Formats: sequence, C-alpha cells, structure tokens
Amino acid sequence: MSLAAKKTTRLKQLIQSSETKFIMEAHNGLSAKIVEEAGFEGIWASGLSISATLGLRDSNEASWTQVLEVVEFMSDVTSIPILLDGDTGYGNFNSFRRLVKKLEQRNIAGVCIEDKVFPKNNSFVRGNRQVLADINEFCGKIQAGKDSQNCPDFVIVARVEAFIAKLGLKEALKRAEAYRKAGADAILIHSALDNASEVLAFKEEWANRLPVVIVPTKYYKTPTEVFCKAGFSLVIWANHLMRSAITSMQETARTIFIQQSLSFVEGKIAGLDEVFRLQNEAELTEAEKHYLKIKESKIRKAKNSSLIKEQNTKTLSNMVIN
Ligand code: SPV
Ligand code: MG
Repeated sequence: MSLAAKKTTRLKQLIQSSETKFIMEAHNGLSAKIVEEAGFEGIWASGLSISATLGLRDSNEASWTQVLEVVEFMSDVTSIPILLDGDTGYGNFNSFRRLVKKLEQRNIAGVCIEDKVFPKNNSFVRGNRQVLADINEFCGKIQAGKDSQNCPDFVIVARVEAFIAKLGLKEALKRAEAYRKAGADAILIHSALDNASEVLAFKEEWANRLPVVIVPTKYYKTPTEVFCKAGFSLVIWANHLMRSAITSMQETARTIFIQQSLSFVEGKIAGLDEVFRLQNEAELTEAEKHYLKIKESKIRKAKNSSLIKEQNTKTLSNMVIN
C-alpha cells in the first residue's frame, strides 16, 4: 500500500483487502507511535482505552471534543490511518455528522459507531443493561455521516451489538443488513463470548455483503488462522497497550514505594534516551540549528546596522561642528 495515499484511502484499502488485516489499539500520541513502529498498518483509537487512561469510565464520561483532542495528538505523530471508536456517535444524527466533519479536519481516517443508546456502557459490563438503538434512527445516523463526509474514502463502520444485548443471530443479521443499505462501509460484529461461535455464525450467513470487522478480546484463544479462513476483513486488538501499561506501571510504582530506591527498576524500564527518541528530540535539535542561526545572524545584522548608524551620526555631527 502506498504511503503517499491519504489516510482515508489507506484505511478503506485495509478494510476492503482480500486478506485479513490487523490493527492495534492506542490511546494517546505515545502509544499511537508505538503501534506504528511495531509495524501495524492502522490504529484503533479505543473508547475503553482512551477513557481508562483519562481515569474515566467507558460510559461517555469524556466529552466528544475531549476525545477529539486525544485523537488529534495521535494523528499528528503517526502516518498510518486511525479508526476512531466513536461509541454511539455522541448523540443523534446531527452530533454524528458534526463529528465526521471534525474527524476529517484532524486527518482521522474513519469512525466506528455502535447501535446502542447514549450514554453507552462498555460491552463487557452491565450485561443486562445493553440497550440497543432503534434501527431506523441508527440508519439515519449512518446516512447523515456518509452524506457529510468530505473525502469519499472516509470510512464509517457500523457496529452491531445484537449479540451483546443477547438478541441472537437473526437480529444481528437484520441490523447489519439495514446498516449496509444505509451506506455503512463495513460491519463490526461484536461478541462477549469466550469462543468465536457467534461471530463465525454471523460471517457464514452474511457472506461477503460488506467487509466484517471483529474484536476478539474475549475469544482470544481462537487461533488467528480461524479468523483468516472465515474471511474476516479486519481484526482489532482492542485494548492491549492500555492493559500492558497498567501492569507495568503498577509493578514499577509498587517496587519504588517498597524499596524507596530507583535502582531496582532502572534497567527494566525505558531509558530516557528512548523517551527522547520517541519524542523526536533529534528533529528539534536540527531545527534549532537551522532557525536559531537565522535569528543569530539577524541579531548580528541588526547590531551591525546600528553600529553603522552610530558611526554615521558621529561623522555627521563632526561635519556640523567643523
Ligand atoms: C473499545 O476498545 O473501546 C471497544 C471494544 O469498543 S470493546 O471494549 O471490546 O467493546
Ligand atoms: Mg468502545
């Protein structure tokens, strides 16, 4: 895939590729950069991870403009496309179409919205309180998003939560078909089971009407070849950087607290050189050489010209006196 192509186009190509592709969660600029450096072709800006790293619940406690700020940082420091987990679109069709416009302005390649009601709950909590959106209302939201996107390749993924709400395959297929007709570019079929039976049954019935995206957080034991063989388009590793950061930070904090010393953790954690490399300090050093030199030479010039002026004044006053 050409790196010169727009991020929207690259995400669309990923989703429409004939092979199964993989994208990885990130939740801030640093983790986004780490995802790109690991070799992934795309980033999942996870609602769960973004809210957790803000110290909040995954229940729309962060406002949509706060989420927008986070993804802007992520996009600025990476060159691979970002698919934002846009929850329910943060309101009705009108809120969603404004979100689409703002995401495109910030170079975000696509957004996924789920057919639940605002404020949503994470799909793995409060299993008996997963209220689904009205199908027609959700179709209108998809349509409004598609109608307001600027770039034709901006991707809108419709996420079907019928299995999460325990409504079964028939309801999942009915919803997916309605969202396809409303203009969705792909269907994300979500499941909270610890095996892939629901998503595999869906894929078999659905066939290839639209690309299908999955999030195997709970059915992680299913071998990846099963997903590839079934023809899923995109697999999202949805929260594993946020979770690995929690484990690592807890261990480091506990060790330093107990040992009252840093010597037990140095060597186990990223060195400052690595922090500076990830921040691209080298670029600023080069830029300083370039731009501050100009500034210095300007100062020199200014000094020279005031010296000349001073000399001229002296000459002039000498001439007047004489
Ligand atoms: C997220 O990453 O926020 C998701 C996926 O929506 S899940 O948490 O699995 O519902
Ligand atoms: Mg989410």
